[in-house]
Amino acid sequence: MQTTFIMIKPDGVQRGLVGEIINRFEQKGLRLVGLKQLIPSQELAAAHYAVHSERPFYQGLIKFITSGPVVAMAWRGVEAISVARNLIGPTNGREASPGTIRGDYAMDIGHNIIHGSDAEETADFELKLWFEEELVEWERSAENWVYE
Ligand code: D4T
Repeated sequence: MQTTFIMIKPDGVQRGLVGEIINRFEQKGLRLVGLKQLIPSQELAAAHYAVHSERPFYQGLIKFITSGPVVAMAWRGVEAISVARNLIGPTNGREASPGTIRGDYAMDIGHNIIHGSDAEETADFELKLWFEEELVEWERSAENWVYE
């Protein structure tokens, strides 16, 4: 089992895609173990995107992520990190395949609706950063039908 950090970015919230996106993760068979809406502080956004701090798009990215509410989530399942990345699709919405979240809803690299952790180390770092110890431990009874 892995737990991955997923964030619906301000464009996804403003465009009314929160319910649709949660639906996709839920119906896939992943288990929701953390959920909150917040307007990220400069400090939180800078910590989350520290790896990109030298990139030319960094200032714009921080401005965008702090511009309004995001929905932060933690989803758990077998290989949840790659499963979520596949549901999300590649960074550039114009290149993402239909059927993926970005393929269906995004037309841009910057305004690309959603973030998902890309590896176990980043998932651990991001979950700690956004949720500290707030995750909810529970068993999803449907999992007996999701997994053999
Ligand atoms: P995130 O991290 O948001 O899930 O996106 P990706 O994993 O798909 O993409 P990334 O880390 O390469 O980029 C992080 C974040 O920066 C924005 N971005 C990226 C941008 O505004 N301009 C760019 O040229 C790139 C490469 C989009 C996602």
